This record gives sequence, structure tokens and C-alpha cells, in this order.
Amino acid sequence: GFKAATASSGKTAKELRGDYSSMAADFTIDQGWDRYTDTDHALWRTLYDRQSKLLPRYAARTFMDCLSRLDAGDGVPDFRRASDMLEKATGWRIVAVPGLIPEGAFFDHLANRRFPVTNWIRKPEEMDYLEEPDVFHDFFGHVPLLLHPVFADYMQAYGKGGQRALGLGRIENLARLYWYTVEFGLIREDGQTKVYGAGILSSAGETPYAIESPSPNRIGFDLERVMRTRYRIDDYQQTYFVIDDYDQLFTATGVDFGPLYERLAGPPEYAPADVLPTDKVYTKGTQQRVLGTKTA
Ligand code: HBI
Ligand code: FE
Repeated sequence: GFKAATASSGKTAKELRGDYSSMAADFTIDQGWDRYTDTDHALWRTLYDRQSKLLPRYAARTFMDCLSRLDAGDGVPDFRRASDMLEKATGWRIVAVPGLIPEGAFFDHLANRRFPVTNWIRKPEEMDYLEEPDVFHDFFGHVPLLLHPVFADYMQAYGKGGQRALGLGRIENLARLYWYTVEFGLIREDGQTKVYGAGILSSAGETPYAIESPSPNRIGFDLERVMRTRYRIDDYQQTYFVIDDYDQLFTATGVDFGPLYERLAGPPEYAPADVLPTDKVYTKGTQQRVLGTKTA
């Protein structure tokens, strides 16, 4: 299991932070909520308070409403309590994992309405930058919208699509869909552009950047366009894709992926900063880089 996990994350054994020694066959572990220290809970509160200050101005209202229902501000949340609420609302539960897990296991969890959440939290000195997702990124960033019925349906459809893509060798195309929606997606709300992507909302620097910076492109979401667009993991995004509503995401997963995957086997492929004549362009970015100021 451990070898497979390192393969999917592209990291060597020593680099992965989690404890992969006591995993179940599906890569889940016990969260170990009683083992968190006062420092861990204090760091969670600091991160939570810092991000919460940014939400009213930048986050989708749906995200804010769902986050407040989780009532997770006092310390690292107990996944069982959050799972009970999620299950009543949309049938989702949280499973604790030691960190990144192989695609197959990841998609299988999503396809069965189980969201994998990393159980360790970053160190205080890592407040602003983190290589791998920790419990703050996974829970604060990803869990709230699982309370939204349409987004919850999209996440399960994504998991099922992932299982199929694995079989057809189209994983990279599907990873791009996840990246440009679930991780770095923007949404239109009352004539303004707001954030719903977890990778942005768990980052103090990227949250304002994604909305205010003149650097990135902001382009209307289109499924095949997104699946053909490469992304970068070492800096803020150079392009964000904007949806009108979550229905647009769920509807996109309703297409027959067979012909789409056949088309995706061929060109073109786009660079992260490309803007196409067929794009619905909200803003064409200056693309000046902000490397080195990336925060987690
Ligand atoms: N594992 N725990 C965890 N969390 C992820 O977000 C994750 C993963 N494994 C694979 C993966 N994401 C991506 O490769 C897929 O989204 C394509
Ligand atoms: Fe994530």
C-alpha cells in the first residue's frame, strides 16, 4: 500500500509525512482525534480565523453557509461528528487517510460518497506554505461544499468518472478537471466572481489573488477545454475557470465520456496561460509571476 501511495504522489518514501504503516486495504486509518496536541488545535484556530476573515469578500456564499454549519472553528474537528452531519445532509462521510493515496483508492472512495481527509496538521512554521495537503486544506477547503446537494452529486460523479478514466488511461485529463474545479474553481454570484475551489480557499495568499490580481486569466468553464489544459503545482494558477453555478459542473459529468476520451487521446493540449479565440474571457491576465509568494 505504501509503495502505491508514494507512486501516486510522486514522492519518495521518506518525503511522505503520514503514517502509512497502519492502513486498511482502502488506505484509511483511524483519525486519532485524541492524539492532537494543544499546539495542533491552536494552529487550527489560527488558520481557521485567518481564512474566515477573507471569506465574506472572496468566497462563494454557498461555501460560507456550509462552513458555518460545520461549526469547526474551535480546533481540529472530529471526523465522526462531521460525518454524522454530512451523512444526514448528502450521504457523504469522511474517512481519515495518512495523506495522498493512489488514484484508484481515491476515486473508489469518492464514488461511494466517502471523502478522504488527511489526519495530520502542518507545523506552525509551515503556516504559509505546504507541499502536501494536510487536515486544514482537506477539511476546511473540501468538506464544506459536500453539504451542498448538487456539488455532492458532482463529487460522486467525478469519482465514478475517475474509475473509468483509470481504465482508459485518461487520468491526466480527469485530474485537470478536478484541479480547475474542485481545487481552483471560481463561480459567478450576483454578477461578481467568487471562489469555491478548496486549493484557493485554504490559502491566505491565493484567495485574494484569484479574485483581484491582474495576473491570471479568468475564463468561462468548458469541460473539454479544461481537460485539455495543463496546470502547474508550484505557484498560483495562471488561469482560473469560472462556472455559472454547480449545476453546470454536474451537467458536464453527464456527457458520454466514451467519445470525449477518444477525442482527448489526440491534440490539442493547452499551456496554463493560453487564451483561445473560442474562450469566454472574463479577464485576460498580464501573467506576471508571483513565484515564491505561494501560501498554502
Ligand atoms: N489522495 N488523499 C488524497 N487526496 C487527493 O486529493 C488525491 C489523492 N490521490 C490522488 C489525487 N488526489 C489526484 O490524483 C486525483 O484527483 C486525480
Ligand atoms: Fe485538495
